[in-house]
Amino acid sequence: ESAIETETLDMLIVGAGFAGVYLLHQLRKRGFNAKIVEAGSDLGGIWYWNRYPGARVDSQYPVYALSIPEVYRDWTWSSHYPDHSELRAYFQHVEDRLQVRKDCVFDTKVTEAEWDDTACRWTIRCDTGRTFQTRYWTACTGFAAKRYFPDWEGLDDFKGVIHHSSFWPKEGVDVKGKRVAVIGTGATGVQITQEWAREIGDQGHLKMFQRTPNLACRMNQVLLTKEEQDKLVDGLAETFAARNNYYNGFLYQWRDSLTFDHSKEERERFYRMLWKMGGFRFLMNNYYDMTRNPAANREAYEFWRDRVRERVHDPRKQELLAPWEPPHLFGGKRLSLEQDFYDHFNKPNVDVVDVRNNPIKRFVSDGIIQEDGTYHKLDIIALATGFDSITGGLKDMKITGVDGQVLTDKWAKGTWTYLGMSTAGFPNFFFTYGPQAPTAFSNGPSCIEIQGDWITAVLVDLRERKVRKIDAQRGAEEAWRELVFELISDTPRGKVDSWYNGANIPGKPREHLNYAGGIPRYKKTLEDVRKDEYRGFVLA
Ligand code: NA7
Repeated sequence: ESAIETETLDMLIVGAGFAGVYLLHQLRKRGFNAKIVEAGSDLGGIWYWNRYPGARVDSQYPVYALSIPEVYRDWTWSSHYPDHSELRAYFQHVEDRLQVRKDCVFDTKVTEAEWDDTACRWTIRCDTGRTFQTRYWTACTGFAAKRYFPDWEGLDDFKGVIHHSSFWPKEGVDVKGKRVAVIGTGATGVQITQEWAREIGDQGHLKMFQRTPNLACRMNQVLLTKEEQDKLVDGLAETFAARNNYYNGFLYQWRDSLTFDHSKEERERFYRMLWKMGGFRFLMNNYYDMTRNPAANREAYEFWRDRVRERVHDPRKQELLAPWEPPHLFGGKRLSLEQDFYDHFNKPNVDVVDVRNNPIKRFVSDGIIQEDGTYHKLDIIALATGFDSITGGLKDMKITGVDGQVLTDKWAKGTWTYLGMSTAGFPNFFFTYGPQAPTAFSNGPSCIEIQGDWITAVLVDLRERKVRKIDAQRGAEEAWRELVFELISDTPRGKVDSWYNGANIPGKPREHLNYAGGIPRYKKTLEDVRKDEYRGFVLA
């Protein structure tokens, strides 16, 4: 080897977000020699990177947290939906309780991983030159590790301030009195717009460049006190366990009746109740046929549309933000939770620009020009254009498996995984919160804890049985891919173009990237596979 020392591990974990920290903790407790390699300078994963204005959790308290007692027993949240700075403080608390950092290598990106079939281990190389030998490795890189923005003409000519949401400067950006633009209306674009619309003050101007309206729902933010939470702390273990009984890993259940079984009045009352409670309830507590029956879906859309139209007064803005005809099936794309997002558009200096019918043509030194020549003078631009989601982070590494096969080649035309955590020909390699797992259809911590527990149990099993290699079978991953496609086929998320199916990235294979069977079924399947002598895997 080179002058740089090679370290030997049982497990190398890539990424120090929820998944990586949880897995490290579980493995250390069982005596494995594990380490995290992390590109950022601290713990937090996406919460380390996503410091853009208004970045906030959309999962309602208390489910968006680790179920580790040492962590939750003496931590208090400020509200139902905490913001990014609070999440970073949370990770500092995690550090105080679990001492994770001593097993992390920060400011280091894994660039290559290579399998040695004789030695049954991986060589992992980093951009700093550091190298590891490890029996197993897990990419806890999540779904949003690779940012995306279109390569618009003249992007480099823009002389103002421009940042992608996931790469926001730590010191922030002062927008008071400035001409600012937000490009993109996903969960991120909505949050930035809502925040900047306040921060620009009366003298500034904000333009939100919209291709597709976000069907954002009312957040209903609730502030919390320490006393309230102290009372609940003894029940938290049960609450965390209960996440596994719900489809999304939130504590929300579909209503057990059909939309049109109710009279118009009853339905209206029910919708209003969900709306008032806020959060994802209007999506996840709704009539269970809302996702399957187009007429039921339209009914929900119209209720949503009318609530937004009540708040936005200008007819042009109204039609752009909440079109009379639905832009797509309700719930087909990830919606955002908003507080006063829509109200800001009643200000004369906050506007929405339609880039669906009149796309961005080019950037110039002091602004943006649309297809029809309309010129927008700008000082500051936020790119809320999303990510090469779910597979992008994995494909960013050169991963070489059995017989020299490279993962990007294997997945060039589509993604094949078994259980959404492994892929044939790449033994002893796992990934969490990635393709063909509940990932984007679930509350993050719910999903990654199930996966982390499973990987930990597998390592313990294999250690006991003196197995050195575990690899998925081709047939098993073919069947898993088919199941993933089948489960989603009849739902809005299966029908609407979005980052859920690769449609947001030009040239990316169109395929269903999330497992829509729900958390309980996913968890049971993982357990069954272990009980059933590792059906679908080859052990050696
Ligand atoms: P998203 O949800 O992928 O949103 C990206 C947005 O950028 C979306 O509104 C896109 O419009 C827009 N976009 C992309 N390319 C263009 C071009 N060329 N012109 C105009 N607009 C464009 O990313 P987010 O960061 O908001 O959210 C990612 C997830 O992170 C989120 O769902 C949470 O789970 C956390 P489109 O809708 O495709 O028309």
